[in-house]
Amino acid sequence: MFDCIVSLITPPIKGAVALIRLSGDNSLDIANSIFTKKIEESYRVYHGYIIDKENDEKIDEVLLSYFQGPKSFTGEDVIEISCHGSMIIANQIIELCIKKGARIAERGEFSSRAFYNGKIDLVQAEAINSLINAETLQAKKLQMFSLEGKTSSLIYPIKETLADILSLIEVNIDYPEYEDVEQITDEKIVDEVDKIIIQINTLIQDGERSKLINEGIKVALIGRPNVGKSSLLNALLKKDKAIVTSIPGTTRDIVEGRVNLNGIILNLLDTAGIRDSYDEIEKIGIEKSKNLLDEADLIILVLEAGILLDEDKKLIEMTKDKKRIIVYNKMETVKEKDPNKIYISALNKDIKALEEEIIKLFNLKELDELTPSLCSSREIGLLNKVKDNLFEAKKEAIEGISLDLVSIYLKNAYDALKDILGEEVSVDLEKEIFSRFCLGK
Ligand SMILES: Nc1nc2c(ncn2[C@@H]2O[C@H](COP(=O)(O)OP(=O)(O)OP(=O)(O)O)[C@@H](O)[C@H]2O)c(=O)[nH]1
Ligand SMILES: [Mg+2]
Repeated sequence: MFDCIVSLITPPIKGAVALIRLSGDNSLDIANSIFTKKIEESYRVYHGYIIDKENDEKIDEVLLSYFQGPKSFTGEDVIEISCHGSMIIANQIIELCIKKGARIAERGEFSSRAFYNGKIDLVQAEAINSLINAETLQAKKLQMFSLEGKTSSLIYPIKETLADILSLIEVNIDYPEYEDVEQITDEKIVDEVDKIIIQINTLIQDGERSKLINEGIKVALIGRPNVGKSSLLNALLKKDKAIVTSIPGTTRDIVEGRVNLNGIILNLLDTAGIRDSYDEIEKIGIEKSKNLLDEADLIILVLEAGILLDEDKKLIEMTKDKKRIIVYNKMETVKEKDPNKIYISALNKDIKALEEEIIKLFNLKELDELTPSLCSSREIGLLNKVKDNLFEAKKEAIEGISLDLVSIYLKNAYDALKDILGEEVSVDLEKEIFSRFCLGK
């Protein structure tokens, strides 16, 4: 039994048309109590007026659609009202619905009902939100795969195989004396688990890449003062966003910019040049730059062509374990160039070599060959949990430990796969996921 929820599902701004959705058990009754015509037939669009019968007031001329559950987005009876796109009208209609017994929908509540009513799994539910927030065609394409159910389909066969192994172990433990039961050996378990690990590894690798497509790459421009970090930011953005001067220590706070490179969003962060400073403000900026070293997906370490100071050497050492590209700026100031190094001139906007290196490093050339993949942090985290438990199960099997223990790890892996799809998902997790949705979804 679901109460009736109502919300504006188009943006809360003036436009040609606004759309209001009602969903729940008595949405049809509520709609009938505020509409000039009798709504009976499902999957039909009605033309008429929303009226406040008590005050005998015509509120707006609208188109109203009725989707009878379970064949609706939420799986419940759904009414959608297209009214004129004035927020005064939309609010009047919503208030009228509330007066008749509906309540305002919470963030993501329509999608969460679709999930609870079995219309979509959790991968699909997350995809709805990511689809709306997609900023590139590639990100949008990935989410469409998930929305269609193609991404979830990658999980089902793996889950089935695990269920087969688990049930075979169970039978072997419970009925060891039965001759017609297939005998499971440690070798067979190791063999099967290895095959699944390969599949999970591929899913994780694809997922990491898709996550970048979805969320963009966080790129920190790091270097000592005056090497040209802010000039590089401006060149990458193709506009003068950050202040550039010949005075070392110009940039104090972090300056952000976004640019689309081959279909991936680079979230660029220009930082304060790192050096030993006694200036209070500069010191805070330098601290921020250092903190970014851990957070960034990529560090572009900017050096000056032909000059290598101790400060540069320290930064080369500090970033050596990170994903990084070292670029030599101010290339027009040197005659001889090392063919193994990447030279740019931020001043002359000649940064092609760097862009190509980023494309190479993240494999952005092959973005056209996108395939369905799990890509949220939640999903990738759970895939890693599956992998860890499979490795444990394999270890136990190799060591010939009892089947009971092996099956505990396999069961953990199986449960993590179920968590990805949201089968028997905990209420807290569900709340956390849907709270990220925009209102009306
Ligand atoms: N010749 C030459 N000068 C450059 C180049 N890129 C930047 N500069 C100059 O170097 C100076 C410093 O540039 P910025 O971009 O402010 O350097 P920064 O690394 O951001 O410096 P801080 O903010 O102080 O850390 C300016 O005078 C720029 O014009 C380049 O490719 N060639
Ligand atoms: Mg700067």
